[in-house]
Amino acid sequence: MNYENFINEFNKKGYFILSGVFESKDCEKIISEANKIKEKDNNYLPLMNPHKNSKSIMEAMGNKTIIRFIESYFKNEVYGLQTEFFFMPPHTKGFTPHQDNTYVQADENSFVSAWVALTDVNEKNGGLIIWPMSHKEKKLQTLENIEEKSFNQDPNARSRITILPDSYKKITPSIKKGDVIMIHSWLVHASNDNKSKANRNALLCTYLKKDANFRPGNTAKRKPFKLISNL
Ligand SMILES: O=C(O)CCC(=O)C(=O)O
Repeated sequence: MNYENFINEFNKKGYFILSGVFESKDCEKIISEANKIKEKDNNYLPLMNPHKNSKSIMEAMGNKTIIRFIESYFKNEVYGLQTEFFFMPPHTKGFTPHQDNTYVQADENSFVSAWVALTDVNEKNGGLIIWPMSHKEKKLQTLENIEEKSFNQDPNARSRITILPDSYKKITPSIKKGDVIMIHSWLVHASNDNKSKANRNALLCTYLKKDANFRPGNTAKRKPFKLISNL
């Protein structure tokens, strides 16, 4: 694989789709481990940092294709920062537009997210919404989003809305189970509501460049950790 070309495209558009990174059986294993970690049968709130309780999720985070991509981007060693697993059952509302680095406040080009589709995803079942090239704006303003509490969703998923210039047009890539969307730290993205009849499972993994500055956060208590390499 020519990672140099991938990174050029990533720097231009603010995202890059790595196809077929995980096999179907790997996705099933991650979903089954997440179901074991979940506390109650009817609680489908996303799981924070499931890699701490699951070897398969920790190994997925160190996937060689993802790590090679990020090493080519950082030109340095890659550390893990956080993971989040989404069950997203039918009727779950999606995330409002946001930039991941609003919260993490990492140095430029030192933080990146990998969003792993564990089912086929599209506009109807909660696929990611992306505003290509919006990462070039760097930090954008946000507004409070006042609405009724949504169910089965991260409590911060809909609390604010990032305001971006009208010139950016949104897209929802339809991707396959096992594909991964690499997301620039300043790319504005959101997700569609799940209007299908099945869960939309996904795993978000975030990564930090060695020795980069970032905000640990009082609640998130982010702490970079060494990845289990399967290179
Ligand atoms: O999985 C989703 O619905 C969106 C997740 C996301 O955008 C995020 O955690 O930054």
